[in-house]
Amino acid sequence: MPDPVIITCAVTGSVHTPTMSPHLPITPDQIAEQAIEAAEAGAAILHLHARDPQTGRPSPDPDVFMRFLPRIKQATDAVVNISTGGGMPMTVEQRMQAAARAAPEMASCNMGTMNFGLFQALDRWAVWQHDWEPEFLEASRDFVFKNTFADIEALHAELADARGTRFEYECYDMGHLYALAHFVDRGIARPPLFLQFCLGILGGIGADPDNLMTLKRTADKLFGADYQFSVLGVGRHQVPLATMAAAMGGNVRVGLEDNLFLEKGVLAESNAQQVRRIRQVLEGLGRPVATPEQARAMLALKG
Ligand code: KMH
Ligand code: ZN
Repeated sequence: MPDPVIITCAVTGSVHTPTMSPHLPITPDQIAEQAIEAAEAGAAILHLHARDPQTGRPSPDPDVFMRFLPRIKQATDAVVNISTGGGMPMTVEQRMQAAARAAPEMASCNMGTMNFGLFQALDRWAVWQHDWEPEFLEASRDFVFKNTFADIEALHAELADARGTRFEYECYDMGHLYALAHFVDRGIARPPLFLQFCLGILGGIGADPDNLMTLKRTADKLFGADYQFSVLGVGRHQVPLATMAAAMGGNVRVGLEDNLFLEKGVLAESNAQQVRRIRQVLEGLGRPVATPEQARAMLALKG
C-alpha cells in the first residue's frame, strides 16, 4: 500500500487582498466555514492566518484567531497549524502571539530572512488593486521577511519546548535546508521533520521541477529518512508542483493563501474546491489521502 499523502490547506494567508477575489475568506466566520469545508474535502492539516474582519488586512491578534479556532476544532478532527509567518509588517513577537495562546499541534517556522518580493511580483498583476491604506503599503513595499537564527530559536523555545507544538518548516531556498540541519545538529529541531518546500516566491527559489528535485536530493542528504516533505507552488505552479511532489512520494499544500485560481482565468470559489481537485489528482496517481490521524502519526504530533 503506498504511503498516504497529507493535504495541507492554507486557507487565507496574508498575501492576497480582498478585492483580488470575492472568495478569499476574511471574517472569522468565513475562515471557519472554509476551513471546515476544506477538512471535509480531505485536508488533514489546516494552515491558518487571521485577518482584521473590517479591513481584511492580516492580523496577529490572538483574540481574532480565537473567534474561529474553537469552531474549527469543534467541527473537524483536522490538525490546526497556526502561522507564525504572519504578514506585513508584523514583528516576530506579534507573529508568535496566536500560537503561544492556542498551543496548537502545529505552527509554521520560516527558515530564513529573505526579500519577499510580493509587491514587485503583484504590481505586474492586473488584478492587484491596492485596497489598503497608502501608509501600510509604503511600510510593506520593500519587505524583508525577518526570520533570524535567534527568531527561530525563540520559536522553538516558546512553542516546541513549552507547548509541544511541532513545525511546518517553510523552506524557500536551498540554504534554508542547511539552516534547519544546523538546528537539528544542536538538538533544537527534532525529527520527524515536516518540510514545506515553498517555490515561486520572488526572493526565493523559482517554481520549476528541476529545483524541486534538487531540494529533495539535498533534504535526503541532510536528513536521511527522518523527514516528510510537502510542496507549495505559488499561483499557477500550485497543481503542477503538488502533482510532482506526490509522484515523488511527498505531500501537498493547496489553498487560497498560495493561489486564488482553479484554472487559468477561473477563480477558485473556495478552498475546498482546490482540495477536491488535488484529491482527484492524487487518486489518479494511486496515492491515498491521509486522514488527520495518519498525519498525526507520520509527523509525531501531540494530538
Ligand atoms: N505564504 C507562504 C508562501 C507562514 O505562514 O509562515 C508561506 C507561509 C508562511 O505560509
Ligand atoms: Zn502562511
